[in-house]
Amino acid sequence: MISVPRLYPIVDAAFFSTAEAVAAFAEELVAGGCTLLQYRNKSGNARVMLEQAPELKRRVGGTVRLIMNDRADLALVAEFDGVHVGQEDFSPESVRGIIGSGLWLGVSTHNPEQLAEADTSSADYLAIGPVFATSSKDRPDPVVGLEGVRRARELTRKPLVAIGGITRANAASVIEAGADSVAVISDLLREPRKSAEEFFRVLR
Ligand code: TZP
Ligand code: MG
Repeated sequence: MISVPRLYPIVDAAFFSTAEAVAAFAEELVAGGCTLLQYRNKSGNARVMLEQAPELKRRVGGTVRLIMNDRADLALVAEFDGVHVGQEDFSPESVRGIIGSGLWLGVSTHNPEQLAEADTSSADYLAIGPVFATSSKDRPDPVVGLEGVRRARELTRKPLVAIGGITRANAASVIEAGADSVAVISDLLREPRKSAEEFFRVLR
């Protein structure tokens, strides 16, 4: 069983204009104590992804585990450490077939049925959300609330990552509800190093 750190930052390319800016942001997160990062780029532009992802690998790949959102192929090309897929991506078993047993595989779920199904897959960790309202995702699923996190905790023994609207102010309640880790986009953007340090302080 893998161990997922309390804070799981998502570096979302939508908020950065260059590979340099993406990597510099990731370096600040690492300085703040982060050891696991997801690279998320919903633009679908594989060329841009293949500029940004290798730059991340070069700059922080020695110290953090890098997870590619959606794309198993790009994870392999950029030599990332894992892949994270949702309900509309390749199935967990297809991705496992592509990446093999050595890389981490995460699966997003949005209700108890999806979570129970993903629990039977070879996913290394499961995500549940959105816990709270979020503006970082297009067409988000309905909010599951802390009750959704509690329910998810009852349904799996895999590491559970909560996502959606999680901030330094509400993160402790999410961990108390049973999550092992919180995945965050917005509340890290403004001051990544300081915010990460504060997350780790409240999540100890
Ligand atoms: N999946 C569910 S909510 C979400 C994703 C990718 C966005 C989380 O971003 P934020 O800004 O931390 O709410
Ligand atoms: Mg996806």
